[in-house]
Amino acid sequence: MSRIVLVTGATAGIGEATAELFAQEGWDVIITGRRAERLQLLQKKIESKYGNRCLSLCFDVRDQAAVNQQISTLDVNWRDIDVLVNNAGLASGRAPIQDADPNDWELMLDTNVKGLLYVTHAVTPGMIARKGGHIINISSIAGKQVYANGNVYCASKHAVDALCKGMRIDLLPHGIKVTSINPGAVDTEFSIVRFKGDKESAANVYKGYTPLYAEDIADTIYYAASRPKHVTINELIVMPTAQASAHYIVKE
Ligand code: NDP
Ligand code: 8X3
Repeated sequence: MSRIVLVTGATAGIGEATAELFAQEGWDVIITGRRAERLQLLQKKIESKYGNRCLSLCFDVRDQAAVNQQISTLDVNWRDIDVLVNNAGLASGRAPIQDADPNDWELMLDTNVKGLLYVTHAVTPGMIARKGGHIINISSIAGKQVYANGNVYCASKHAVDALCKGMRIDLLPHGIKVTSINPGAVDTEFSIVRFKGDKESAANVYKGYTPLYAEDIADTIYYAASRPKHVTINELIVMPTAQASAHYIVKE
């Protein structure tokens, strides 16, 4: 029987590439996000291109009732989730703390921290009952270092980093692996979202060097998920070769 992966935030970027890679490798895939049309397109693509089962669930990770409802009502063919990829997340704005919009803080903390917790809380009881599973959290270099004007986004990813460590301890007796993946700059829709649709500012983030692509992180996630049962990748920091840290990127 195929293994089942649930990927949050599969309508774009890293999540979409991850869903496709797992499907290509023969997994059954549950894809989630808020944009129903994109979910349907990806579901059709996975089913026709790879011949795998794919289930799309449209919900906002910030809505705990919706998260619980969608995950607790999964039917017997889908409820045995082997791997959860907590990928849904975003940055909103890039401003000094004194100038930032508190609505952006709410959005980032509610999505990146509380959303990740809600999905984890809904999925782990099944893993515990089956005495195994794997949670892969997409954190960031921003969860390891803080950069100018990154304040609350960095704080949200530092929280994810701490949660990975906490989950790893709490879920240890249940045989559940916990991995954190910490990418540097990945050219996705991330910066378009961060700069609220300003495509020029977003494009500048990736100009003058070769950034990572969504497929590079999908590949890393799949590597972590495909280790033998007795091997856990606790965490990985994955950077573009042109980037040494959150602060240093060599641009042409
Ligand atoms: P994208 O903007 O391309 O994709 C983000 C995904 O998250 C989308 O599928 C979006 O789906 C989903 N999402 C956002 N908010 C919600 C929500 N409230 N409920 C459900 N889904 C949501 O960005 P990336 O692929 O780059 O980002 C994926 C993860 O990687 C994020 O956690 C990000 O912080 C992290 N990351 C990104 C890096 C980068 O440089 N790009 C580097 C390091 C980490 P929808 O809008 O349909 O809901
Ligand atoms: C996204 C990468 O460096 O813009 O998490 O924070 S960075």
